[in-house]
Amino acid sequence: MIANRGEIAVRVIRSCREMGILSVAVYSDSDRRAKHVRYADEAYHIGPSPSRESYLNGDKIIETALKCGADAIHPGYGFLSENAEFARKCLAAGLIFIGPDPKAITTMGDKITARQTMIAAGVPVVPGTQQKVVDADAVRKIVGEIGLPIIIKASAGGGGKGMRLVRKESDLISALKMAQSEALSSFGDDTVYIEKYVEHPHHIEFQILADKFGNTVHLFERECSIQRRHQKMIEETPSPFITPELRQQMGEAAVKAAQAVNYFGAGTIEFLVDANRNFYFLEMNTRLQVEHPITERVTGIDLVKEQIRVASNQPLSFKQEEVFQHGHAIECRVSAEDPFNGFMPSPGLIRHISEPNGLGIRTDGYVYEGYEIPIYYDPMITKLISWGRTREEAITRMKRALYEYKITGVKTSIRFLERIMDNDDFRNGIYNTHFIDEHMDELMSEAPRGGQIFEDMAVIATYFDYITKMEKVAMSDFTVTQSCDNWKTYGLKKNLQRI
Ligand code: MV4
Repeated sequence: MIANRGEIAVRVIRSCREMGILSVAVYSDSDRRAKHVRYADEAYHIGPSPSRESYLNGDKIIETALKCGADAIHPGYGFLSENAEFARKCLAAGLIFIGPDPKAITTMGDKITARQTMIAAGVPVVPGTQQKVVDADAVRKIVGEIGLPIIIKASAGGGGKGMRLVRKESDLISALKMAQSEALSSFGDDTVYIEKYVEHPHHIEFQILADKFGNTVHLFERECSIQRRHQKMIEETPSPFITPELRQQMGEAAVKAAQAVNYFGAGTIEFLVDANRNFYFLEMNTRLQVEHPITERVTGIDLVKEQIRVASNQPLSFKQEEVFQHGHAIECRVSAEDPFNGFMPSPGLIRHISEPNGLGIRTDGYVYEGYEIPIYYDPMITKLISWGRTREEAITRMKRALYEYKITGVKTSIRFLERIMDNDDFRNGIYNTHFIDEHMDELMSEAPRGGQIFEDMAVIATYFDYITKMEKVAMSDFTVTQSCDNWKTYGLKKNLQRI
């Protein structure tokens, strides 16, 4: 059973099918017509559209899994994937949880415990506190040791939520109070800790796989610095920033980090890398990640298959010495958002979709023509992955694929992604986590290329052409039935409504 929706549910079912494993989808009210429901072998309704009442309702999901006779639950990413309580309930119900031991989720979910564990294991962490910071005295003590600037983080947080950067002595105490109250309201826990603030960092993560027989391997890195408001937009591997020596050191550190929590399954060790190429453990993600396909593309290893093998007590299908980085892969996350209007979500009906294809292109998506993107969930609709023998070839191919990508009915980030592929700093591999903020003006400067509207019109013209030929009707048989902004809806005139 896949306790998830969207592209990742489809992705997991694909590996199940190749392995001869029957798959079960679950769905909410607004997902009745979703692709994962159509693609799975069976599907069960689990509740209303809001995630709280469906994809986050662990008890209902477990009850459904038991009823339909599922052996295991794959949680995908997001939703219940890093919920130790849910993992425990699955195991208690006699279901296999396709993920690590709940203890590893708990240890890594608490960022202070994670830091302590990494220090004990000899994995470098950012200089900072080893214990929670409660009051002004503790703040002054650590600032005396490491100096300013510092960053205050919620121990129950992660992924950028509830962080406060402090550059001035006079802001320290108010920032502490704000961080604590934000942590309390967001996570129900006001525990915070302090790290030295690393300027202009790269976010580079290592993919880990481990089985239950003591084999822990890494599948190299993913450079994830192209992000906006802590949402990744583009990832690539290999990282254009790190050297072969650094890659080896970070890979060894990542394996050590995973072994320190007796990890099994797929996981990711996130590092910050500063401008001098010092690296520091940041967090561990105890799940399959959105950007896993670029690792699959350069290593040739099916991460979901390995997850399922591990969960069914089989060893990994390969050894560390057999893992190589072959060529270069890039992922662009395509979302139904309007980049030229503050990335406002743009849910709604997909009127037309034509996805790129061809050598070196993979799309992991779930929308189709006639599908209505619900308002309730993440706006990401497709992950576009390109591969090339070199970084340059992967970029050129990604540009070509973005050019081919046509969607009408909803606004998407496609044209914005195209501009990043054209950016000189990106093309030269010179960027860090501030790239989008620093280049926002250039990336947004002109109005969207006249292109999009002409593309839309070309699609519409093609439809008219098709319909008029196939149905032996003429343009004059149509009439405007609705009109809104730049859009008109045409329908056949009343006396011709047989098609
Ligand atoms: C930092 C940092 C600088 N110094 N920690 C943001 C997400 C969360 N996982 C940790 N984050 C950061 N932690 C120290 N000590 C800068 C960031 C950060 C960041 C990290 C990764 C990717 C994008 C980022 C964007 C802004 C800040």
